[in-house]
Amino acid sequence: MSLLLDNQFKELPPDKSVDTKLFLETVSHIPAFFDCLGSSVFSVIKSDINGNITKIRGVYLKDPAKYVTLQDILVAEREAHAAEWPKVGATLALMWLKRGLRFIQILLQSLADGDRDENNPNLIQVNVTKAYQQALKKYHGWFVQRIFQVALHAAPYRSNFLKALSKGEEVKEEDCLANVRQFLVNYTATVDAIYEMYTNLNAELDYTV
Ligand code: 0SG
Repeated sequence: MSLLLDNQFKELPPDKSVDTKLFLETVSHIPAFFDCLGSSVFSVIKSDINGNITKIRGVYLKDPAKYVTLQDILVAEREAHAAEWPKVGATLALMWLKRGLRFIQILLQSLADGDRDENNPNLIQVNVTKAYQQALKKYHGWFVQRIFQVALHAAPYRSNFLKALSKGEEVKEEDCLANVRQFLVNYTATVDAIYEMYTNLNAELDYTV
């Protein structure tokens, strides 16, 4: 069975609200995946994403009935921390987490679309760079861009990456990519909905780290 399909995102309701509990349950499976990628450079990324999830979960668990949707959290924090918001609490953690999720979405979509370096068809640097340029680069100063370059060199071969997505099983590339496409349906809708929420609430910031 595919790692992705084991941990699929749920279909959104018509109002595109994202259920906090379901969201946290699903994204909590992502950090473990970094362990399959081999290089220790991925532990920096894993710990950043883990930190975001822990922070959002911490706020949610203070009052699950109040924070049913992710929007409930943003609206409550806007009222509670008017001066600092949106650079505060779970609003800040989700702002960064969604960028990592967008990175993963673009990377998987690029693999599913068959983007590849014809001279090095078993490398995924083309796909990783596309995802980085679209999702993260503009938020990174020179130092973090250097970390990205190190991570890029440590990126696994395409065949190993697809194998990791298939939980280490030998699965035909086309079958694995079919699973990726299926996973991306609800995943993309969820990431898009979170981005839309940040735009609608005027909660997006564009500073660099
Ligand atoms: C398969 C190959 C994959 C290659 C992957 C390359 C990915 C790019 C690597 C970039 C390196 C990122 C290293 C970490 C950078 C972090 O500094 C930034 C900013 O972090 C935020 O800073 C924190 O996340 C916030 O934490 S919070 O929860 O407490 O709110 C906060 O600390 C904030 C600063 O706060 S402020 O000072 O403004 O108050 N993080 C990122 O850029 C996100 C990186 C996500 C990468 C996702 C990669 C996924 C790869 C998947 C592979 C399948």
